[in-house]
Amino acid sequence: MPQLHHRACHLCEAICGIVIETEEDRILSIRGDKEDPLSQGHICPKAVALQDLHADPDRLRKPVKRVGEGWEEISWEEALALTAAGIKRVQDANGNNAVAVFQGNPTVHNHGLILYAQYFVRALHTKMRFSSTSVDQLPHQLVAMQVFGHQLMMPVPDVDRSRFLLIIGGNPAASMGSLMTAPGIRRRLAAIQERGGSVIVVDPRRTETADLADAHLFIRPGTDALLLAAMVTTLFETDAVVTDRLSPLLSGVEAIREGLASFTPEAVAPITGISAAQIRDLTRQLAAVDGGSVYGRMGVSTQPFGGLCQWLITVLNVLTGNLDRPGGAMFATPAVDVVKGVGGISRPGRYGRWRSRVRGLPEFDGELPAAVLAEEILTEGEGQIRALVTSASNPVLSVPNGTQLDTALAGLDFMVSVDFYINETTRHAHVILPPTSPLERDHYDLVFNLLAVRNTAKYSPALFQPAPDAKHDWQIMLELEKRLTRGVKSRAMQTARQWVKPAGIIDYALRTGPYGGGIKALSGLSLATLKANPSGVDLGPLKPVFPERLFTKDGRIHLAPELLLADLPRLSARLVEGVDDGLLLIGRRHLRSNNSWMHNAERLVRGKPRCTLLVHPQDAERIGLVSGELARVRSRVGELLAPVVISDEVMPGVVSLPHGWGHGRAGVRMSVASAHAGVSANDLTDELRVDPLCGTAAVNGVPVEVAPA
Ligand SMILES: Nc1nc2c(c(=O)[nH]1)N[C@H]1C(S)=C(S)[C@@H](COP(=O)(O)OP(=O)(O)OC[C@H]3O[C@@H](n4cnc5c(=O)[nH]c(N)nc54)[C@H](O)[C@@H]3O)O[C@H]1N2
Ligand SMILES: Nc1nc2c(c(=O)[nH]1)N[C@H]1C(S)=C(S)[C@@H](COP(=O)(O)OP(=O)(O)OC[C@H]3O[C@@H](n4cnc5c(=O)[nH]c(N)nc54)[C@H](O)[C@@H]3O)O[C@H]1N2
Ligand code: SF4
Ligand SMILES: [Mo]
Repeated sequence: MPQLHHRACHLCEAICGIVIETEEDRILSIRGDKEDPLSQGHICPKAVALQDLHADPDRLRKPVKRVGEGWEEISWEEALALTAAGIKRVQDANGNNAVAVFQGNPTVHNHGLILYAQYFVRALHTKMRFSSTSVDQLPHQLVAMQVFGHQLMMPVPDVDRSRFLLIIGGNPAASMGSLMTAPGIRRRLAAIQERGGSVIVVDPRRTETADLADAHLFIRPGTDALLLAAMVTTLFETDAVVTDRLSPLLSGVEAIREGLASFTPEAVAPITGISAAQIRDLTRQLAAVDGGSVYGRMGVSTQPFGGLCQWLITVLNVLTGNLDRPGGAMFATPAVDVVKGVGGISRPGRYGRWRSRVRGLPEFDGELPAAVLAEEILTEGEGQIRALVTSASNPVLSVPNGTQLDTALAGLDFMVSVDFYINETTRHAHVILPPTSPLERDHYDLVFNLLAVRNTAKYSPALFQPAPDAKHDWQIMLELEKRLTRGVKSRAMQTARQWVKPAGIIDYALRTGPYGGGIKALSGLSLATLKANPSGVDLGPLKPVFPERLFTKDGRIHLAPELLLADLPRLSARLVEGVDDGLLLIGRRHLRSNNSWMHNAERLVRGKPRCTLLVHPQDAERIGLVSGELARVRSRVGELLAPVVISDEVMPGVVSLPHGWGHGRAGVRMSVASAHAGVSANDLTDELRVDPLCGTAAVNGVPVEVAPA
């Protein structure tokens, strides 16, 4: 008998509701769930590829250890013991900081892993912690911490009630939205237009989102902070600052006016490539609207002024009266309130308590920037990293100067990876610990309900029974933690966590959260309520949350933090620098590609190869490039060959190559068709290009030279 399972897709931030039809251990179909209150039936081709992931013969089902050039399957007992011994050996010989850990993106889509990995990481007692945060949303978190007192207080555009959306450096039509959980974003953007509003995109590429927008403006990569500063200046100049009900909560408005005064539209126009008249017009539209916002993502986060960009976006939303009001930039109130703290994962955030040994970049919330990982392994001396734990990550393809990291990993004394593939990174491990397949575990989205455009809650039970000797990520983390800790108190805590399981923590958090009725109550939200409503529970549109959810010590919005004001001279220096005529490399995401993996799912990647270099016709002609032929692309750190696609969808002076490809490295055990192997953009991105404020990798806007191959 076929069975229907309701689930939230965990492959991207949109958390779409899906219905999976199975018969015994086979998947018959995967469809969008029309009853899901958030996604209302939306689905994309990645969700359909979940079945390929589940059935994938490349996916490891048993732990393996490296033997010479090959791999040998071993028991969990042996694998866990080898791992603990490898870690302890390095700790004893070189100290705790010689063992580093790197946690990747799928962690945030896996509630068991988030909840349980933190204890394992703590048990390592290391300051050498890394994650994909610093090649992604770190500037958003830094600004949230500085302005609102908590790193997770990241506003999202209230798209469903908005009348104006300025999208800068994001391409939700392909990425399906990021730090804005809004499944079916195309429909939601169209609805803004239907209610008489407008969508404007600022991007060096005319993206899939730009094609849906009312207007698109090209901007020279890395100059957005100048544009945003000039927009703020224009608000003051035209007396358009409105702070409404937030006024009594605000501090720093005068400091902003003074600090930004020199960034006039006329001053920034020649550098950004957007005219002063266009800047004034854009500002006028934003100021005039009754409920709209500015939204910025990867393109304005992973660049040298990422911190300033995210700050100025928040400043614009506040000074136009659009923060924390319907239609503007709002905050979700999730059923599991990760901001208030769940199972210890929420900290307001700390910054700069220590710095990286080699380059002196600051920690954020206990983590160092991913851009320094390789040099911390390669540079000899006290504190050198000698062992690495990676989980749910593929940093060789995901962090800048992947070639350097590749070399560094090959020289480690010990490496273990928690992952189900032998990929570009894990091929260097001595032991690989593969977790269960996503469909063999339950799911509750801890992170993305916090960033959603509507409050909803949903619990997805596992579809398939795991094999008796399989382990979930959380169980692997718990087993490793046990082997690294001593003492009665830790033992008791570990036993408790083993017994309650992630679902038990979620149940407790639901009951004690904003919609719960208490620990023992029969009414209010609990795991039982969610199990009874498999498509999810609707908790209504976003609500204003200030002043209750302001976490600064004085309960105010710190609109002009010292740290960000102090970064403005660097932006002034950029004004003086002007522009040169070299080519700048930016990234690109495609609906049929998922970061650095799933490229072996033929159903997903089918079609023309997508790892291509986009070049503007003028540049192609000047350089002598021909569409379909290979170009040699060179940066300070490396070079590669990529097939050229000539297109005016990129602006002159800009070339675009997606990241996450480059599966041709020796020893990778994923059946990626050669047409889809591609090359790694991060063999060109430069680990020395960071936003010095927080160390976020500037993977966009990388200077490159391009020539016919
Ligand atoms: N040049 C450039 N570089 C970039 C970006 C860019 O735009 N341009 N984007 C950056 C961004 S935003 C991000 S988030 C990073 C992403 O980079 P990473 O953090 O490296 O994440 P993924 O590429 O998604 O890596 C996924 C790995 O996790 C494994 N995995 C998947 N699911 C699970 C699971 O449930 N458990 C475990 N244990 N493992 C799992 C997969 O097998 C794969 O090896 O890349 C960054 N790098
Ligand atoms: N299909 C698919 N979906 C995904 C992913 C995926 O790999 N595939 N990855 C997921 C992850 S981990 C993330 S973080 C999100 C990312 O979600 P998004 O940020 O929406 O995705 P990107 O495509 O990286 O969009 C970045 C945009 O910034 C532009 N850009 C580059 N440099 C600059 C600049 O200097 N200024 C401006 N204004 N724009 C610039 C690029 O042209 C691009 O259009 O997507 C998620 N969703
Ligand atoms: S948009 Fe994201 S969450 Fe929705 S089906 Fe596609 S991958 Fe899954
Ligand atoms: Mo990301």
